[in-house]
Amino acid sequence: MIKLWGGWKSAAEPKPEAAPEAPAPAPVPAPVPPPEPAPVVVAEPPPAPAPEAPAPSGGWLSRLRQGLAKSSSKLTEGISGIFVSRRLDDATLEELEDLLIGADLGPITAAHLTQALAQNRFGKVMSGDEVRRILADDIAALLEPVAEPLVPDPALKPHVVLVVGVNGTGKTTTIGKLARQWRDEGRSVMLAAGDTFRAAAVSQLKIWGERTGCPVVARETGADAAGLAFDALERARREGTEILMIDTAGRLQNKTDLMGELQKMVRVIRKLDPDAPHTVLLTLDATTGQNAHAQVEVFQEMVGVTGLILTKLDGSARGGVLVGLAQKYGLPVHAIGVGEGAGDLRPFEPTAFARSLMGLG
Ligand SMILES: Nc1nc2c(ncn2[C@@H]2O[C@H](COP(=O)(O)OP(=O)(O)OP(=O)(O)O)[C@@H](O)[C@H]2O)c(=O)[nH]1
Ligand SMILES: [Mg+2]
Repeated sequence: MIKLWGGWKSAAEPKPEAAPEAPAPAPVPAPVPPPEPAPVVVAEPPPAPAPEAPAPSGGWLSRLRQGLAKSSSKLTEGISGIFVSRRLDDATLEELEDLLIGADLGPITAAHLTQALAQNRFGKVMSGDEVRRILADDIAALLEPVAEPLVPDPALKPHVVLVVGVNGTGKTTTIGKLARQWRDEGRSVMLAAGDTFRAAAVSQLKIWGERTGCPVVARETGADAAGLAFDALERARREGTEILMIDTAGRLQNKTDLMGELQKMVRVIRKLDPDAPHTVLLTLDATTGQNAHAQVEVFQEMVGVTGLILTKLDGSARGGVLVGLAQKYGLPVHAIGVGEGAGDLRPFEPTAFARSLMGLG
């Protein structure tokens, strides 16, 4: 069985989301106590203020480069080590192939790239820089066909986007970022808090809703997620909303439960729109490396995936996996996440990505 979560039951609770905003100031105590003891009221906490997280320093490209620094410096040093006054022969090609596999590109892609490099160059002396430039070009060419922005279809009201992925991969944050992007483009967006499994998940989405000016359809913790998705779609239709994004749980008691829930959500919303969801977006955490393959396969089987967003490429990313994913599945890569803020979703640019991976400026 493919392990995605390190075991369902034993898996630790997902780490709490880093609060994307400053903690709310402590309430100022009333200076004079009320004359009568006030009745005990369990009040809803006031809605969390939603100021923007301060933009991390550096542009997105420098954050991408930093995120990929671990992979790129390994590759740069490794390639320079292999190609010090050595010819491109079977031994150097084998070493290079191993290095690429070690950088998460996967055996098929590593073999493809080394074979392409060897063509017309076998037996020649090559410098490390030259090899990196050629590999960056070849990687960019592999990635080019999958780079495809997610453009909502204006003919659909709403375009339904179901966001799925393992817990902690960035589903909710990515929804917030996409909401910001589409709101900035003047589109109307509604969010549905389909992760009814955890109370914190609902409040996290509500904060993103406030921050981006999008209504959020939510129910109490433990409510039926499919029913909520149905309600949200009905409301979005009624209000003529252009895009409905549905958040989902990343983990339930076990994989069968999650599959059952996701499939039920799809079944139920199809009662209203047989073509929905129009987009099934899978978020993948770039720091997890090869496990991303298993995640793609499992979510494909569960619910069908139409596109990917790779998150946390600003972190200690193992971005090489994206190259292998592109070659193996050919799924569109819609965007990349390079930070926790609303503006930290970037179009996926194959050349910038490939050059960053190869440590080229
Ligand atoms: N550095 C960085 N952090 C990110 C990025 N995307 C998400 N995160 C952080 O990763 C953590 C998990 O993100 P969530 O959006 O809560 O992930 P999720 O998939 O909704 O998780 P569950 O609801 O538990 O299934 C949060 O602390 C986010 O701020 C990114 O592109 N870069
Ligand atoms: Mg979430």
